[in-house]
Amino acid sequence: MGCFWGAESLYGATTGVLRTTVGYAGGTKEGPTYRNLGDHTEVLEIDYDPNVISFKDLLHLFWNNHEYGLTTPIKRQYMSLILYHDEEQKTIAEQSKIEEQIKRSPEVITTEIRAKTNFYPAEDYHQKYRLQGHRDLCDTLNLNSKLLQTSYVATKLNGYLAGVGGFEQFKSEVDTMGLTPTQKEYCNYYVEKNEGQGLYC
Ligand code: MHO
Repeated sequence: MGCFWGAESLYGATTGVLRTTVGYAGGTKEGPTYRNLGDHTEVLEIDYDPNVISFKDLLHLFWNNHEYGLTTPIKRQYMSLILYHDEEQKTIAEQSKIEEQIKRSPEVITTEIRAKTNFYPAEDYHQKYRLQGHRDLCDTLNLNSKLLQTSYVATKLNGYLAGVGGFEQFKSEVDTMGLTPTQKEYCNYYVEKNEGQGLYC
């Protein structure tokens, strides 16, 4: 979809998404890093509750939020890529691509759909990138390497603080996050201020 920072905020604030991890996948190079990606792509791994949001809804967000659009050829690092985890996802993804292609015709969608292989989590400083921009808040959240990849609260805040999801939705869920009054006040201020700002930087 482009740079994975944007994708992580987009999905993080989406109701039904439980946690996200940015990483590298889709290629063959062993142990890729940001500076040495090889043939991998920046991707987002998403854990979600299928009783709350469907794979199809996740795909709807995918098709409509590409940093460079769907039809511009772009280097492998930022290419449009869906990595499915099972046959059911494969069928749904392929069908949704056909529908999307009809809408965009005569332009041709560059998206590739392939089976998920190795996923390599990205370096800590790429995880929850927009949340980590709030240094003082992060210091109080005690996010270690593991939590940067797995924390529900970090996933949500990384989306809301980037302006995704909106202030109303945030207020309806903030009390489930276990924030201190100071953390909550801080987040209220920035979530309201940043609502609707662009995803990609
Ligand atoms: N626009 C960003 C992209 C970083 S990303 C994780 C930059 O140039 O630093 O690919």
